[in-house]
Amino acid sequence: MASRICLLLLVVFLAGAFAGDVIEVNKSQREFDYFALSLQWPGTYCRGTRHCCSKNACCRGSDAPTQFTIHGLWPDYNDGSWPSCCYRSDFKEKEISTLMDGLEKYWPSLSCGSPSSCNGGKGSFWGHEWEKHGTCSSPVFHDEYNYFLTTLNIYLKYNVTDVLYQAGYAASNSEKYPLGGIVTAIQNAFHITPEVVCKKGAIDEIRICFYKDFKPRDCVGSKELTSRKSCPQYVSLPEYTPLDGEAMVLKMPTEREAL
Ligand code: U2P
Repeated sequence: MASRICLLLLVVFLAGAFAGDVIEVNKSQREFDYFALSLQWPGTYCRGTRHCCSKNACCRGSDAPTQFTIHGLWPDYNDGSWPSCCYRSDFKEKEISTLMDGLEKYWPSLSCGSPSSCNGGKGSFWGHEWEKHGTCSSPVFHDEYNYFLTTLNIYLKYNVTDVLYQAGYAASNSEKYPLGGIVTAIQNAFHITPEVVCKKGAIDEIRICFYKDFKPRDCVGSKELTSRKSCPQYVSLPEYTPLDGEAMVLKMPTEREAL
């Protein structure tokens, strides 16, 4: 009888220790304040593509993305900083296997690189986003599936590419658009001020922000807009011209090189 009680206590103790491990490994990082949905513009990002590999959506030729794609859903603090790698949860692609079509289309990697994972290794773009940011989204999300599913859903609900297009801001290699006009178009559509990040005068990312219940709110970085931190007054929204067939073949590394 005594040994049974001991065994029971051991099971209860181990269960408690395990649960604590999963959710609270890094207690030093306090709960986040809001979410930033960071969207990247392939026309700008893919201009830097020098070689191709199968996982890089810039290399899809005429199927390369022509809309903003997801960079990540980031838990942020109101002071402009953010938590990262909040607990150990190694990315498992099979947990999101049913979301693959949407992820490949709307949340593709735009590079051949392997970003770092929280435990010091290298992994996929999705693994990097889950481990670095997803693990800090508690108590809203506790698992990969809900984190990726919800991100896809809010991305589809708040269609920034469409809002800009309807306001006359279409991808172009010759036009420059007023930054203020782009911001106003998003303000009019979603009633919040986004954060805009530029690279060499071109829109690189647009971030729209949300309370924990996914009602839109201003991003903290949006206040810096008036100081034009990274964007000039007139910005471009470049079209991406895919590498031509010959260049793609020449630059495509062999499977062995890609590994
Ligand atoms: O902006 C450069 C990189 O910093 C990380 N970042 C930025 C803003 C923010 O609110 N949260 C955040 O994490 C991003 O790092 P990544 O997810 O790409 O590793 C961003 O690319």
